[in-house]
Amino acid sequence: MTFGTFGRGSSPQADEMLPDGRPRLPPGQRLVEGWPVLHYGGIPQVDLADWELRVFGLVGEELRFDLDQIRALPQVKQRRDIHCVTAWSRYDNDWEGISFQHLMELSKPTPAAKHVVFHCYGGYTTNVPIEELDRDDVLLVHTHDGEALTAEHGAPLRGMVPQLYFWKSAKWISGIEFVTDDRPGFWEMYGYHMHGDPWREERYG
Ligand SMILES: Nc1nc2c(c(=O)[nH]1)N[C@H]1C(S)=C(S)[C@@H](COP(=O)(O)O)O[C@H]1N2
Ligand SMILES: [Mo]
Repeated sequence: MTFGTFGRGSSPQADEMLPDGRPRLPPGQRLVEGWPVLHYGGIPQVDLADWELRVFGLVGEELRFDLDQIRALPQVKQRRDIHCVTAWSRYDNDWEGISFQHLMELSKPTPAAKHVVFHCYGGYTTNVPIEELDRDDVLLVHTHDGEALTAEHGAPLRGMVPQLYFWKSAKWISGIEFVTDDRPGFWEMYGYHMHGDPWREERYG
């Protein structure tokens, strides 16, 4: 929805609303066209033959997947916006991968599981409440805008949690750990927010 602000100094996109009435662009964000690369440290080198994703912790079934097994799971697509805590947002990213809910159906987290720690090749971690992941648009993705993810953007597989700041979307994912108590990940230990909702500007604290 726009309100005829053309020529009055605010771009039409800035007025766009989500179906629930929130602005599409969260407070303090600005729109970019390209796709910035942001991470701490180097790009981890992983031999794809040795690559695996482990699902563990408070689960009924501990799981391990190699890349062929990931490809054999149902593949789903979602078009979603990115909101980075450093204030850039990128609209309409076409993601393809596997659904987090499907991984939960397979691994059966126990009732005690309340939070998830994403583990990555290279050592990065980030924490997300399980209720934020139990949505059909949370994916583990290998494809962006129709192209295989590049190494710098997290290949072969990264998290994609669109409703939270993008540091919660772990690149080079190696493990998903279900835990009871929330546990700060890499940036959270440096003061980033434990939850990270862009519309509440949960950047730090
Ligand atoms: N493994 C890993 N994942 C990570 C990071 C990182 O340093 N290491 N940085 C996070 C941050 S702060 C952001 S903004 C996004 C950036 O993703 P992009 O480089 O694909 O834009 O990745 C997130 N995932
Ligand atoms: Mo970030």
